[in-house]
Amino acid sequence: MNGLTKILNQKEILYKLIKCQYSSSTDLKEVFASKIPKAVEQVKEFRKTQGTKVVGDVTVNMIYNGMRGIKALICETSVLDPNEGIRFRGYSIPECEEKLPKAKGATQPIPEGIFWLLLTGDIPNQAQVDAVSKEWACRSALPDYCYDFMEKIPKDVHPMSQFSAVISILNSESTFAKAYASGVKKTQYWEYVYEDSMNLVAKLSVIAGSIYAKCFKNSNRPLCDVDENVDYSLNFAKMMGYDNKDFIDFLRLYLVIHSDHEGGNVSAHTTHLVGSALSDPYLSFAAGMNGLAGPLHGRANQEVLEWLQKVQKEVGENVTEEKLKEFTWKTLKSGQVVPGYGHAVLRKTDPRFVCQAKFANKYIKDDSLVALCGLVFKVVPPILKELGKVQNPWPNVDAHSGVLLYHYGMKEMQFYTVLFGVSRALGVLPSLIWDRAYGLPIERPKSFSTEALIKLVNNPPK
Ligand code: HAX
Repeated sequence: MNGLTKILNQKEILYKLIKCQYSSSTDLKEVFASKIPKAVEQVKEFRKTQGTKVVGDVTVNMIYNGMRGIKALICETSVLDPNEGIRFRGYSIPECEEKLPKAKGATQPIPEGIFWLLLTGDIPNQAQVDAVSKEWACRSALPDYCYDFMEKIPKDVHPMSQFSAVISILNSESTFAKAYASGVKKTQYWEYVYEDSMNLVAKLSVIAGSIYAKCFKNSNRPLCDVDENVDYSLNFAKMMGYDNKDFIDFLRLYLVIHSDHEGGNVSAHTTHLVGSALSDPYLSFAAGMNGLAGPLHGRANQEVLEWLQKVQKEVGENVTEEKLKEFTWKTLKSGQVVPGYGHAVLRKTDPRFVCQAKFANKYIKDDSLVALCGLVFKVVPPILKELGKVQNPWPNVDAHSGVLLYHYGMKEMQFYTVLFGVSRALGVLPSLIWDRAYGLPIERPKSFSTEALIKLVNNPPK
């Protein structure tokens, strides 16, 4: 790329940013701002009158067992029930599918709507989500240094590492970091975190699209420009070179259901924790993405596809129940987990699995991997139960997503967690905005050495 094009691109970005600042298409910020005083007052009053009330015990086992069940976080956006699964601001997945607005001609709700719902608690109307689509498109331009940086990262670096690295360097665009440095008041922090979050969500699909294009399509730019007149998912799909209508609808659903899972999961908790140090939203979210990249969390979607392919390679295309049982036991006996099964909180089949299975049922016929996914659902839970130690033998969200993406031609499974990451922003960034609206302090729980904990238990304070 020559110097002139570079300057033009930077000018174009500046123009787009100015246009957004002065002619914002959405009133989301105002709607959110109107919710803050009441919520802040409620917390103030609650803490004043009930602040010393005890809400639960912490046992030694909880401390050694990943803090399971310790009531220690505020998360306004969603609640995870062990048996029912996720509710986004009180709405179940089927309710969200029914109530959230859709794009023209689409069958699934669009992620613009879940972002609105998670931030404000309100189901948006069509005009409101359309305005968010426009706003995100208008904020989506990536500075040239991001493309230059991406070009230099070797193609075989894992897409999640590339994703997190680009998000981290984008923090030089942070309006929050600049405002903080210039001494803005604490009560105004949320406004800058909101601006950064809107910019970040807008740019994530372009970052992800660019990584996909670079790693798998031999192009250093996304495969098309963002169109201000269509929704986020349609733009995202096209940037990766997909125009199949069902794929785009599945992407919409995917982005909605992976968005949020209460505050304690690794990616949400990490984003919140790092944000509590007043690291800007780019750095906080990049940290969350490094957590999502772990095989026990978001990378499980990649591992599931790899595992299914190993099954097919070893057993052949026609996998019988018996052969699948044998393969599952072999996996477990080798000390590995069955990816896509189990959960730290859920104790029933994940409703995000169920809704993807429903989608597959409706739109996909005769696909050997989708059929295998169904057979695994039949075979694996009884085996995990038999193992005796697994708290939840049922499938989680990652057990299904990969076979659908693969069906629609996205065969590059190393990329699957990046899609999850784009979606996770829609949940954890609204939470981060609320954190700053509440003025939550830096997070700093107490830790103990084992020796000190033994002493504490043996000689509890009187
Ligand atoms: N296969 C084999 N063993 C499993 C298992 C599985 N799918 N799920 C749990 N176990 C084992 C655990 O490894 C643990 O064994 P050890 O005591 O020997 O260490 C034992 O059963 C008890 O674990 P648990 O209490 O049931 O589960 P945890 O809360 O500790 O862990 C995990 C929850 C999701 C990490 C776990 O079920 C797992 O490893 N599943 C497979 C990986 C996976 O699908 N992760 C994605 C989860 C959803 C998500 O976050 N998506 O992003």
